[in-house]
Amino acid sequence: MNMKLTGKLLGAAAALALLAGAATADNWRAWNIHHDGHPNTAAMDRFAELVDSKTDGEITVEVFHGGVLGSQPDALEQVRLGAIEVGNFNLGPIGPMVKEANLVSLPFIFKSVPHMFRVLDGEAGAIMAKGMADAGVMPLAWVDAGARSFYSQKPINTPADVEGLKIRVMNNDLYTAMISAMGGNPSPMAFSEVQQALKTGVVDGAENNFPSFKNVGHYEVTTNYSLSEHLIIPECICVNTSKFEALSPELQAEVRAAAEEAALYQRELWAVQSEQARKDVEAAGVAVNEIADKAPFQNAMASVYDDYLAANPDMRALVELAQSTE
Ligand code: GTR
Repeated sequence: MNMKLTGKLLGAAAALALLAGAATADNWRAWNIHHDGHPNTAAMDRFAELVDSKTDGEITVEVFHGGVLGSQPDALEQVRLGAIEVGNFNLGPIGPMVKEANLVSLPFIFKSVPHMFRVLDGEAGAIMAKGMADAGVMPLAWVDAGARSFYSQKPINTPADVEGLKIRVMNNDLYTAMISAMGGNPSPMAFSEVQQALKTGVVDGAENNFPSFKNVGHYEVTTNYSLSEHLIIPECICVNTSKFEALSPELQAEVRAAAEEAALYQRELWAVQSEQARKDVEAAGVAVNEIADKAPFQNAMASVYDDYLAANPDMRALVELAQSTE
């Protein structure tokens, strides 16, 4: 066989091998609610790149940004069913489907973001992760979502300032209870509808962290952001459990490592960009109000805890585990 023919045959064999590889590649879709300019968008893109490189293209991830694959509760359902493989989810909307995940939706349960991560990295986090995986949404890594505070056309310095206000919340009974406990009117609504609702006065206010407040333009239609920091809710890079468990141990380790690296990257971006988002909204004219004493807000949540624990006595141990974590 002459050299030319050998070369051709080898080339054909290589092309066939490539084709075979491509045919068996697992192509995943990932849901992300955020747009360009948000740390999680960059982190999810990084996750896709890392999965591709670590698995040598055996798994590819296409990330759909801006919530185009559906609202968060819908996307969660789709990941549970395996119609979408991956998502960057906030644990708030996971609470109604996974009891253990609701721990993080109790207002003021964490002392700070580092405290929240210590709880997640300990036994409580393992219990939550198991509950989520059993429900079909397995967390591969936790990401930072800072603290959520209230915003509206007037400053909110005390719980009494919430009285009579219609406040948008995410889908979770704990948040409606939280607003009701302060005498406000809770309005659960999809994230994509909030800007318009604020603009037209359908709601008087909402609550979120600085990057989300900025990224989807809520700051353009709001004058006051008041640092209540009433909720510190983590987020996950989550995968459909069966899909993940069907992978070889090697691929599982590679995908998990990709999520962990992407999450570390997200936390670095978060630290810088949430500071920047605060500066940007202030520069755009939003007044950011410090709340010197948060105790009245915390005290107003007593009935939320009492009612929740009366209805969910099996959550008491997990709540105490989080509260006793240093
Ligand atoms: C954001 C969070 C989103 C979504 C949104 C909301 O901070 O990253 O996943 O939960 O808040 O308020 O709906």
